[in-house]
Amino acid sequence: MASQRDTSTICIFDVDGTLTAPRLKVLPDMEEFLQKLKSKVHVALVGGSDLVKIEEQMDPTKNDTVTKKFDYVFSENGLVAFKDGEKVGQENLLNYVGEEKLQKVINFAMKYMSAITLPAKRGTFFEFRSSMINICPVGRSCSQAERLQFAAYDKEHNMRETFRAALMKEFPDAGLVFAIGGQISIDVYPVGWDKTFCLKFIEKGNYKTIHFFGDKTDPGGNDHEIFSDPRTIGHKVTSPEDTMKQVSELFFKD
Ligand code: M1P
Repeated sequence: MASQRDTSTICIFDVDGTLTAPRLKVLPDMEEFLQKLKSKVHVALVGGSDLVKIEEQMDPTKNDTVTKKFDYVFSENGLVAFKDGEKVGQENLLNYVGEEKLQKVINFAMKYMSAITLPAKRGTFFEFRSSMINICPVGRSCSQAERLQFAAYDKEHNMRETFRAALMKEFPDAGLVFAIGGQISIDVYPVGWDKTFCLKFIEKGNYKTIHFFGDKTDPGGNDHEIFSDPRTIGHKVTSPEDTMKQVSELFFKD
């Protein structure tokens, strides 16, 4: 007889660097693994990216919508939220913060980025999403090779950390967070609109145990707040392979 799902436990997974390589598609063994886990406990995704990117990465065969494949899917840190395929929440950055303040940040970032030379600069330096602005010094339209080139440059020169520090210094009281989420960009959103935002939907499920798995768990990374939140048991992972290993130790040990 098939064992019943433990509905008092939920595993929440970051996407980039945790379930997939940054901005790349999920591999078939991970897809299978997550569905196997879903037969044991509830499973949720929380990404900093918008839904279009999470769809591209987590439903590469486009057989189903990603929001139906998991119990919850939270894009933009949970500011756009789905439960069992239905949208249950959406916030609006522009209404919340206002044009004036956002323009000041955009203008400062444009000026800062215009003064630096990088290995490559392409297009789409700002992506204005429902609940955050993504600032990308190399430009989001870069190729995969240019993405990796920027990531290596950033590792060596700490470009994004320095940029982030300059943003924090310029806007200390703006009520905004400047977070390093992925490989090539910085996310800007209001204080409290980090990944802990998704927990307000999870709490309605009355779970006894909430596991969170993410790779950017250090201070300044976009998994830090939810990883260290007292409501979750945080697990730091180093790659999708490490995620499978750590989850297997917890749920598939016998
Ligand atoms: O999911 C993590 C991040 O993924 C992308 O980051 P990057 O393009 O820098 O690798 C972005 O969508 C970013 O907003 C998001 O936090």
